[in-house]
Amino acid sequence: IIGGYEADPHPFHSMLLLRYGGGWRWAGCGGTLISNCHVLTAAHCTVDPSKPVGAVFVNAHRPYQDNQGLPFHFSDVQHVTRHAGFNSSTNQNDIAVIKMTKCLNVTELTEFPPAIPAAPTMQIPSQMLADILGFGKLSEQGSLFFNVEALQRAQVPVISQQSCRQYYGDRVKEDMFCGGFAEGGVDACQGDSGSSMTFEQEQDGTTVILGVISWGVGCGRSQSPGVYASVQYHYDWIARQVCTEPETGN
Ligand code: 4AZ
Repeated sequence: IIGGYEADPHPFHSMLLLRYGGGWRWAGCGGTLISNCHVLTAAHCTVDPSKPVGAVFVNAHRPYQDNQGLPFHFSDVQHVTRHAGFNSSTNQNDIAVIKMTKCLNVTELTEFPPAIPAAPTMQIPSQMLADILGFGKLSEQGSLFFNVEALQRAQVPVISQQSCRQYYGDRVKEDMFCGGFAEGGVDACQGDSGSSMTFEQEQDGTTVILGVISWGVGCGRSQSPGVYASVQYHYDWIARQVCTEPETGN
């Protein structure tokens, strides 16, 4: 995350996805808890056969420092369902759902409440400020290794798909939208992919997921906002992944 700050210890449903062989110092991608058994991430986080998604760390905050004493949930990966329409050259359908081997129990669910995918009917005011979270690079030139000790958080305005085409033309497909300031400065970056853009609902404090961090040109550059896979667009697909499997728990 560029232009952010250390997230305050609070269950932001963020996590590291461990990649086998890389160890914990390799913050490969993020993800978001969407049920007691499922994590939403980016499809492009799941395609490299040399870096299979190995494990999930729920409520990661400072994962390399005993998570600062904060509670967490750790699980191996039972199954990864990548969107069949994922296109690695256009980044279309850049979403995937991970089924955890060890699901959260009822107590853990109250500790780490899953985030709620934004329904297609939800009206998102243009320019609404939303949260982005992640363990990725702190600057475009920065290193992915060893540098990001703590979960970072930042706020960016939502940019509609239509108005984002002023920056990227038809590279912004129908399942994408953007986030950022025209002048840049606040953005997601490499290593943040798979983590989400969310906002907190005033009525009940629940966290709604709007987008999955997907791509962009550089990080934090002017006229180059971050691009997100739209959770509203993919709502039915996501719901199907969560519902089609029996949730057997632990
Ligand atoms: C990446 O490489 C990436 N500035 C993710 C987000 C952005 C750029 C790159 C957005 O995964």
